Amino acid sequence: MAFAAGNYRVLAVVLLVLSASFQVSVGAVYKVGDSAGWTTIGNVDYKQWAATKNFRVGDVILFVYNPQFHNVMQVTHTEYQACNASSPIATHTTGNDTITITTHGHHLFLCGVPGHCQSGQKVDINVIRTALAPTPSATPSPPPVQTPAPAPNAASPLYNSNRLVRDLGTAIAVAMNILCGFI
Ligand SMILES: [Cu+2]
Repeated sequence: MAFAAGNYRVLAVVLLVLSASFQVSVGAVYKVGDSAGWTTIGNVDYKQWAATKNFRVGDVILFVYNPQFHNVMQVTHTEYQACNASSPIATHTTGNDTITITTHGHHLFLCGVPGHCQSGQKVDINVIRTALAPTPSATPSPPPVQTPAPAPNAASPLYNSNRLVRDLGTAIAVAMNILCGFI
C-alpha cells in the first residue's frame, strides 16, 4: 500500500513538470499598465506601454482594476477613436480579466465609464503577423469556435496548436488534482 502511494507521488511530480513546461509554451501574460494596472490615476500612457511589447497570438492580456470604478470593453476601430462605449464587441467587469489573443491585428480596449477613455484609459493591443502580410481590416474577431476545415491563412494552425497545448495543460492539471487527492 505504501509502495502504491509512492508511485502516485512520483507520477504527480512527473505530471507537475510536464504541466509547467506546457504552460510556458502557451504564451506570455501581459498585465496592462504593469504595476499601475488599468486606471485613470497617474496618467498611465497605455500607448507607450503597448509600444514596448511584442504581442503574439496565444498571449494573455491581463486587466487588473477596481471593478467599482472601471471596466474593460473591446471595441471596433471607429469606436476606439471616438471613445464610444455604446456597443462594445465584448465587456469584462471582474477587475481581474484575462483575454487570450487568438488572432492577428488590432485588439482595441477602452474603459466604458464616462470620461475615462477620453482621459486616456484605452489600449491598442496590436499583434503583428510574423509573415508581414497586410491586415485586411479591423473586423471584429470571430468567436473561438473550432472549425474543422483548415483555413488558408497561417493563423489557424498556430491557434489550434495553442489551444491543444492549453487543453493538454488543463487536462494534466485536473489529473494532478485527482492524483493528489489519492495520496
Ligand atoms: Cu475607467
